[in-house]
Amino acid sequence: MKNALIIVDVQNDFCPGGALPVPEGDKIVPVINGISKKFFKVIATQDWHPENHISFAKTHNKNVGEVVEIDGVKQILWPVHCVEGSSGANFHKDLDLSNVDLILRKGRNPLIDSYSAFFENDKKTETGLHYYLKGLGINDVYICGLALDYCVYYTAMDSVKLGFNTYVILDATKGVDVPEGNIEKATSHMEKEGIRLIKSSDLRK
Ligand code: VGL
Ligand code: ZN
Repeated sequence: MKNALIIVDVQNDFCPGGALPVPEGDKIVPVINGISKKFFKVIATQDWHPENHISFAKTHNKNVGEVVEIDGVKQILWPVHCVEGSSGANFHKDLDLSNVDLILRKGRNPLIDSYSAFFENDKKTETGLHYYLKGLGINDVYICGLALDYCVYYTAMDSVKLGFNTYVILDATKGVDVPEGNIEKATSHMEKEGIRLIKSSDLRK
């Protein structure tokens, strides 16, 4: 069975000190570095937004955390983060990129957000990752990175829907828990959909 690791959004803005920090987001970096050699293909994603992105509270003159609805899609408003080419959008400096085969940027359309590495938030617009994995004959998809209850969650849900055996490596991900209880909700929903929640020590050497 061919496998792939998707490292989701391990970027400065999602780490402590960044614009949209995930508590202890940086703690997963050594865990990911320790496992990335074990996979047939490794994909690293970057949240990569234009300055006027629809997901930014500032774009709407609203407060962070407010929810707006755009074309029937609910959008939580975030602080300005991962602006294309900014230092906040860079990978965490200690993330080992030497085993990464493909870097995939998402969220580039100013008018739509993209939590999942497979589809934008309209659930229709493809990033192309499905075809990359399918074209390479990959069956097993392992997911880690930031944030557990957003981009990791949506990536895993699309992965299992697309028919991949899907695993989330719990000690290699951290969540924002916005709103409170969201991590618990995301993990129980993932389990219900058949996504396997594992530890990095469960992976074969
Ligand atoms: C993310 C919120 C906004 C994530 C990206 O990577 O989980 N969360 N943009
Ligand atoms: Zn974003």
